[in-house]
Amino acid sequence: MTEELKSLSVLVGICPSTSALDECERSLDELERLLDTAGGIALAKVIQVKETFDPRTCIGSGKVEEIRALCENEKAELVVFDFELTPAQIRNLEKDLDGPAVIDRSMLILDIFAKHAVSGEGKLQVELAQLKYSAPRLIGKGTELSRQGGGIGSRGPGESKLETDRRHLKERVVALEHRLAELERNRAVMRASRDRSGIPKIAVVGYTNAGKSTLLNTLTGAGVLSENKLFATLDPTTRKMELPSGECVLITDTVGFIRKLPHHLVKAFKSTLDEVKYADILLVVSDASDPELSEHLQVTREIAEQLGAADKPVIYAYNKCDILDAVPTDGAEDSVFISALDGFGIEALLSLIEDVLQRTKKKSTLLIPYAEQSVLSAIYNSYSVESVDYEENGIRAVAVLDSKGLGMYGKYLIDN
Ligand SMILES: Nc1nc2c(ncn2[C@@H]2O[C@H](COP(=O)(O)OP(=O)(O)OP(=O)(O)O)[C@@H](O)[C@H]2O)c(=O)[nH]1
Ligand SMILES: [Mg+2]
Repeated sequence: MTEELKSLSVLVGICPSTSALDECERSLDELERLLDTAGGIALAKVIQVKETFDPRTCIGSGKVEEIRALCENEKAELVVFDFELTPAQIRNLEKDLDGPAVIDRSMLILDIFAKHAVSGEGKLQVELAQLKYSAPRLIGKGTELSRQGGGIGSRGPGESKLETDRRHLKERVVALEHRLAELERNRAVMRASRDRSGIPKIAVVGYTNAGKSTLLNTLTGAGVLSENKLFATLDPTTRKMELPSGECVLITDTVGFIRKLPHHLVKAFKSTLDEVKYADILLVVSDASDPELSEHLQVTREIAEQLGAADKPVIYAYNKCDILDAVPTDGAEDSVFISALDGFGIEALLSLIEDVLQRTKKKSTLLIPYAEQSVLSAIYNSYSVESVDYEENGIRAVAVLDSKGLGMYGKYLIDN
């Protein structure tokens, strides 16, 4: 595909009070990076400080007129709003702005997802999310209009254009949901077989561009694409890794998180993000050189919570220490300072993973009925068994179980 001409764009943010101005500006800077990744250029950023919300256009009519004039002067083709717009608000804004296409932050993110999806499942998930979110916002624009703004916001996964024909929409949504449910079942079967192997699972999570894929490559030589772009990774990659102790773990790289990621978008990527939900340990990677580090960690915590992974043991890896002026010498508990790029701190990270894994294990006594001897061999396969006694009412076994084993064999536990 030949490189498209960069779409000239205006970015618009809204903030409730002057005290929130800083946060709003940083969010707009991030929107500019998203736009750059999608193939656009920000000509100007406009912020409206406003306590009240105009339901018709969100921003006030004076601001709309200001943006219209700006677009006319600068020949902007696209206006990107840094907050969620309803289909009606998009229509009203396009009418008032009289020329440029209007999209919101989520449509822009979905556009990037569409460009970066590689696997079949990833593409289906993006298409479904677009049909549910972007399509209703694009309906009625016609094919001519979808070329407006360089097509940003209306690109489908791969090379195809997002279908916005109302008649076909419903059928396609049903077909996609059906196909994705099938793939999710396959994934569950695969996960169950991995679980039987008893190998602990680590999910690498964190803000987009933190260095998750680079870390996976450093740890396992996985050859995952890492790029100085937002949302370079969309599909999860799992690799087996041997710890210095000889124990093996499965480590999965996942899609990055970002602020203002609507709940329904998180849900759209449920099947791939389930890797996070079913992990034994979360490895939170963050860019320690980013001035917004704490905000990024907060967003990561919130999304992990949404994914049902709030109560998992967490390891914090503060990355990109090679570009810090000074590397802090003492961090919080279960945290480590690393550079995924030059390998600094990787040994410390591996031994921390071993420590945390060790902590999830517990010496447990089980009483297994003779009729269920296969349970004992399953435990033998995955865990270290310290003793076995054949008693009158069953087999008494002492084994070191992790949290998963405790869940699986909980009903055989006897307290002592
Ligand atoms: N200086 C420095 N740069 C790094 C380090 N780790 C990663 N990077 C750079 O940061 C950028 C993003 O790295 P990725 O590994 O793609 O980040 P990611 O977290 O996988 O990002 P997404 O998949 O987009 O969510 C790339 O340009 C990397 O080269 C590091 O330790 N030091
Ligand atoms: Mg990545």
